[in-house]
Amino acid sequence: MYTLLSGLYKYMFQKDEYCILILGLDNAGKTTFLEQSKTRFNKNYKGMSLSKITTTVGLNIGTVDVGKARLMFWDLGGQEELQSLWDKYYAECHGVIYVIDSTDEERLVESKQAFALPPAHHGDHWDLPLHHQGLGPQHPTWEGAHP
Ligand SMILES: Nc1nc2c(ncn2[C@@H]2O[C@H](COP(=O)(O)OP(=O)(O)OP(=O)(O)O)[C@@H](O)[C@H]2O)c(=O)[nH]1
Ligand SMILES: [Mg+2]
Repeated sequence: MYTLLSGLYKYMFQKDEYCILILGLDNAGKTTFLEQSKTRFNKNYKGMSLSKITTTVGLNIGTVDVGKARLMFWDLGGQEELQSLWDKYYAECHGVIYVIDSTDEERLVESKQAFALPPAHHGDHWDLPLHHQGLGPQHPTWEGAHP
């Protein structure tokens, strides 16, 4: 009986958890995106003032519930010396959001090079779902950003 009830409880209330990495250059807007997502999807979350967000050294973790899924966002620091840590998290995650500041054209090439880091470390291609909005691998500006 306990097993039946516990199974029913889990079916009703337990959420499937997914880990999503948020990557991109420093100053691209990763932490701002995470804060905005938490404010938008978590009813009782009182978002921090966006002007108080400072550069990430290490990792911010944020959780967002969407329907029956619980998304654990890992927002990593984008500074050059921190980019070598990305692939450690890449192996553990289910998806990646790569954030690009499309107004910062001077750093597009740098962003494209950084985008190539994790597969280069793994000798592999990106094999995870990638979400890109606006500027992305299919966009002519990104295509033209030859390293
Ligand atoms: N105008 C504008 N400013 C933004 C937007 N997103 C982020 N910013 C600003 O860009 C700056 C950097 O944002 P962060 O969210 O800290 O960038 P980050 O990618 O987390 O940077 P690191 O933690 O250093 O890797 C902050 O001053 C933000 O207020 C946006 O969509 N529009
Ligand atoms: Mg940050």
